[in-house]
Amino acid sequence: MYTQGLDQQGKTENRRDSLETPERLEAFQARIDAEEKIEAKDWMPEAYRRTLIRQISQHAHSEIIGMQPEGNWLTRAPSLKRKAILLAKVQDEAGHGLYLYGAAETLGISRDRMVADLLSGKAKYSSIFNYPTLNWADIGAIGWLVDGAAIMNQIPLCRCSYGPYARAMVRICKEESFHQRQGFEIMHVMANGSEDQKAMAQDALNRWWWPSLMMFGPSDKDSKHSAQSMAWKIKRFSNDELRQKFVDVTVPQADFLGLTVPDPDLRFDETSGHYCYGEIDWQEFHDVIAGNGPCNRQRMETRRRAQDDGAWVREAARAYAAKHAAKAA
Ligand code: BYC
Repeated sequence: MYTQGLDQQGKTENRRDSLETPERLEAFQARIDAEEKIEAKDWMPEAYRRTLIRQISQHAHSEIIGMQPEGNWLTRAPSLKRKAILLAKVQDEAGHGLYLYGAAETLGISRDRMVADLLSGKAKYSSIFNYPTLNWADIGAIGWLVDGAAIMNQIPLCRCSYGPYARAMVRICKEESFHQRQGFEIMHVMANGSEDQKAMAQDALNRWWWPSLMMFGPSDKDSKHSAQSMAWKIKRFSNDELRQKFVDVTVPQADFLGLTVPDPDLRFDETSGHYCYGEIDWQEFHDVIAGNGPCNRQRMETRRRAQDDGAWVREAARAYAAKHAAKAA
């Protein structure tokens, strides 16, 4: 039985039956190897629990912060239909954030703690949401490339060893597929529109291509968590494997759109059956995740303001719950 828990400061309360004996660790790994799902109340090593909290909470933060660049275009969508579709997509992202916070809470961390870690800068969110959305084609590029990259990364997470995360991912992936299709359709319309529209689509691809490749994380040789996360079947593929799959699927889509991927080194390698692509600017990636991307400050300020503005809602919900509890008593 899993009986470790976190208090509000995030400290672990160790109890006697949570000791990580070699027998327990071996039995745990055997369950993983046998493709059994680990559930919230099962015993698990502390490092497994912490890895999941880190990944799932950062994933949740990404969904919530990810609403900002697209939300920026809700009031300026080019038609009522486009506005309704974008509104639905942004609301889906909020839903994803909430399922994911819920999945992380099953590991014994409170939502308040996770949000506090985001606002203090301790917890990361995806680098991609620190880039600006300058014109309507960016909304197409986000759906096509960013949601496309997200699907590539997240489909394997439906088979993650931790049950609550895996189950949340099933629904999220269904919705992400719709998001990807709507983005591709925007790009298709623009790429087949006027010269100006096609130029906007190309400009959006130029700006979003490399940041989309960075979404998959550092190259395998620099990925500090991958080996352990793969042994625990939290991750099923390495960062570079997923990045390669994304490139292989997406380059033909760019060709179909009549757009050019902004990589002079891109070429199809007949022998391996894969596209070879140029060197990623890892300095840019590290700058962005260190808080120095084009929009990091703006994203955090907006998130902080939303948290402050929502304080009265949380207070009212607490008062309502207390009133009902008192009545029930
Ligand atoms: N951005 O050892 P590594 C969406 C960090 S939301 C920032 O490879 P790991 C959407 C990493 O956290 C999409 N940080 O780590 C929403 C670690 O730092 P810490 C979000 C990154 O965890 C709205 C360090 O670098 N998707 O789809 O094994 C609208 C070393 O990395 C990034 C997820 O969150 C990055 N790109 O692998 C539209 C998916 N990459 O934590 C769309 C779930 C790496 O030690 N997450 N870092 O301080 C994952 O699959 C994995 O966490 C990652 C990284 C592949 C991202």
